[in-house]
Amino acid sequence: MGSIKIAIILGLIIGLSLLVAIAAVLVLPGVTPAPAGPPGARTVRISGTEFEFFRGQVVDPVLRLQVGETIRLVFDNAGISGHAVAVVEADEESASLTLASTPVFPDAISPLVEPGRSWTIIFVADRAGEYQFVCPIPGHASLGMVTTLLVEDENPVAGASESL
Ligand SMILES: [Cu+2]
Repeated sequence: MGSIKIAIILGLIIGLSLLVAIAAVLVLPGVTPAPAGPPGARTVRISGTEFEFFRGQVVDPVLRLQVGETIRLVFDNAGISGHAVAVVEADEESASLTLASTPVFPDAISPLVEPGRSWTIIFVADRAGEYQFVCPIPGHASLGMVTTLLVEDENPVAGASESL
């Protein structure tokens, strides 16, 4: 009988320890799995297929940012082949784009994202202007994976943010 009681007490202790550990993981800051980005970063979610970008149901949406804004752009590859995202100069030739292209803003380019996977790029839109938001994989922008990214230096008119 004594060993059964000990076994029950040990079982309860182990069970409670597990519950405490799980609660700690759920409650403690800094252990959430998704990269949250710096404070104040705005999250924008874009998906891509062969060969379009989508924001929700909007095809090739114009992305409107404010100068100085930190953007946490989550790219979901909803296609059947690898894709990527990058912000490049408006006059950059589609034919010259590669995964090694230089983005307009530091870190505004992703590596190859496999089908069904997501990748988050975080960058500061520190220069006003009109840029291209592209898939830099050779040929993909020419096939349609390109849209416009505007960085505006004043408050957008009411409703303009709907297009982001
Ligand atoms: Cu692509």
